[in-house]
Amino acid sequence: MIKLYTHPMSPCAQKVRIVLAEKGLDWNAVHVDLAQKENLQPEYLKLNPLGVVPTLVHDEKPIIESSIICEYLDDAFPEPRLNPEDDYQRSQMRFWMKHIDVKLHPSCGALQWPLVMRPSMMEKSEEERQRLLDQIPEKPRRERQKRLVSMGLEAPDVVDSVAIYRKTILQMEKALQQHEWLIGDQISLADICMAPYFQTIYQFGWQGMYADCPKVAAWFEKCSQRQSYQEAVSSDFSEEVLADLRNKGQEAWEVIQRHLKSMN
Ligand SMILES: N[C@@H](CCC(=O)N[C@@H](CS)C(=O)NCC(=O)O)C(=O)O
Repeated sequence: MIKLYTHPMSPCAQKVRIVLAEKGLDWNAVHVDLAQKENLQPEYLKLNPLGVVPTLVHDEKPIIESSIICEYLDDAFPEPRLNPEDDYQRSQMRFWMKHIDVKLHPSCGALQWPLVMRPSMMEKSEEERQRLLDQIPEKPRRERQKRLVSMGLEAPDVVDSVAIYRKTILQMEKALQQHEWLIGDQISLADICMAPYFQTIYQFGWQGMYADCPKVAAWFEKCSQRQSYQEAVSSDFSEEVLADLRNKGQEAWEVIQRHLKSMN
């Protein structure tokens, strides 16, 4: 009944998987190999014209855009409820979700792509690489991926992305000084949609990004200890995968730190 086109390291697919786990739903995974650009195959583009994961198919109807999928699941399967009853708090939940979609998500991509996707793209011939990248449907995304593939962490997108991460962390620290979760004392989609972006920090060992933000550190600890997170996210990161990501992250930390310092 529920099928999810997904990739283990995609934060926007991770948030949907956490919602599915919170609600105890049965679902089938279809793995989309992003490094090989399976997301741009004509069959997949029929489901998701933007050529990205995740795509949820429920009762044979496709739903795209991770935040919309999360809200859809919360409406279609209301228990346990993951949005607050209070209208103002619900508006704040959507504010965080929008911030994540518009700002944090592209920033996460700019930090992940050079380390995770670029190596397999660089193994291809120049011609094949350009052919694949030219198929990306939206121009800004296409141009950005080309920069990230050709320049890696030296791409100009990276410095802005580190700044967006850092500003988000400071905003979160303030919010978490007021309440236990991002918008109140109950977990909501705001937390669930945010947590995977901290998996990226964790997997690369970049917790130094929030070394001065104890509330953020405690919040991520709490998110990642939930059974839903363990099932939906942590279980995809074997010791071997984590060790490889930590190595990549360690090599890149100097650049990240340089960008963090340039903000002060
Ligand atoms: N706004 C979309 C973003 C989806 C997105 O960017 N997905 C990434 C993985 S996290 C992807 O499929 N990238 C493949 C590509 O750009 O080639 C959503 O929230 O669903």
